[in-house]
Amino acid sequence: MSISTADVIVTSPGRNFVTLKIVTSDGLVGWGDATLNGRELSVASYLRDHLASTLLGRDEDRIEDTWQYLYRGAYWRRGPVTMAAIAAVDTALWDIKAKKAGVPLYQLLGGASRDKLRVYAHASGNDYPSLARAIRGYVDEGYTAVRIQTGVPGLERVYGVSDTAEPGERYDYEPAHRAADGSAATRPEEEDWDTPAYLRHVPAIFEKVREEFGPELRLLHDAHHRMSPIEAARLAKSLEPYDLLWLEDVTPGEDQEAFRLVRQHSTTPLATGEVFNSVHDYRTLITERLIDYVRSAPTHTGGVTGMKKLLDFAAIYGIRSGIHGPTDVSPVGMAAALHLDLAIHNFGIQEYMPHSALTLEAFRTSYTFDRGFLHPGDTPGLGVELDEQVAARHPYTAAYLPVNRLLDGTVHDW
Ligand code: KDG
Ligand code: MG
Repeated sequence: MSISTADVIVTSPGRNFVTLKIVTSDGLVGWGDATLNGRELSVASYLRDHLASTLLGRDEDRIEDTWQYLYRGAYWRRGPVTMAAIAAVDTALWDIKAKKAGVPLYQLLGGASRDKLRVYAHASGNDYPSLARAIRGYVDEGYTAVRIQTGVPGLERVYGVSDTAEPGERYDYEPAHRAADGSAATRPEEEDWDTPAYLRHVPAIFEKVREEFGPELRLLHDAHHRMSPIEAARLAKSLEPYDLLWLEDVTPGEDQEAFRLVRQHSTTPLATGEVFNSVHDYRTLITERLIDYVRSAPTHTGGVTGMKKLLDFAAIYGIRSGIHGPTDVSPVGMAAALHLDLAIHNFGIQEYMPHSALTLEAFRTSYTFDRGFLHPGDTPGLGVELDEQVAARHPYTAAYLPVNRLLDGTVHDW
């Protein structure tokens, strides 16, 4: 048996997704997610124009061999476009293998190491009352872990903070923007940023949250790479009294040595890696135990195979998973994460931003949510299928992540 077709489906049921569909000679279908937020068409082209023809006729069971063939065969190593494309192929092949075996994917990864997966929700608000309302909503839904993002006085809009702050049937923050009328964007929106104001404001917000919600609720915060190393150290130190589960992306992760400075100053647990795409991006961070959680997702890190290599490497150093789960990872990518989460020993927590009703009309999922915990389900394979008729009704519409500028106009990290 072999791979007969490999088709790329770009669709926008609520937001843009790039999905790979592999069909074998005996009619089995496997799905893979290759969504790279704001750069979707580059991965679609990599898959269509460079990989698809090399897959035809290959033995679909040779997953590791295919992964190495695509990774080493490219000559150009790593990078978000290459690794998202490899991820889609790899995930689709795992989906097929598990369907062939008649088992949910986690059974092929060693079986379940736990019964359910703790997730964290996204609460945000421009001011404390709206943030507190959002947190209360999630606590009432049974969540035991909540990410806290706050507006900053003097800044009109802060990345990661919803304008409505009402937890609802869908996510309360969508990072990529289209034009105001929903048509294609032609350039990113620009947002302003003020580090001193942020550093003054955030600890005060956490103090109020602890006062109102008590010591048990697990709290997280995403700093979105916006601090210099010494500013990052100051933030981590000032948040220590509020006992965070993690402080994420406190400084840009490509400067791995910068985390030494943060570590020297604070015991606040650190998470990073959502923009990484390979285990090599983490070498110093992991071997020197400079972080506590790895944030990569199968979608951006070479699929189930690439992610398993990373998670096993992290496990040797006592570092846990905190797999990236924003709405720009499709339900196919989310399912891949959940099967890994259930199987590995070093699971930490899973990010969960529920997809919109429209997205879930296109992607039929069998993972389940119950009072703050997810389970991948027991459908053979990944347990997610794309309805191509629904997908066809929602064409790609360009959307961009915003650009951050300091108050003097300098382009800044985010
Ligand atoms: O595409 C960018 C988003 O996925 C990212 O901003 C979300 O930081 C994020 C998170 O932690 O989910
Ligand atoms: Mg993040």
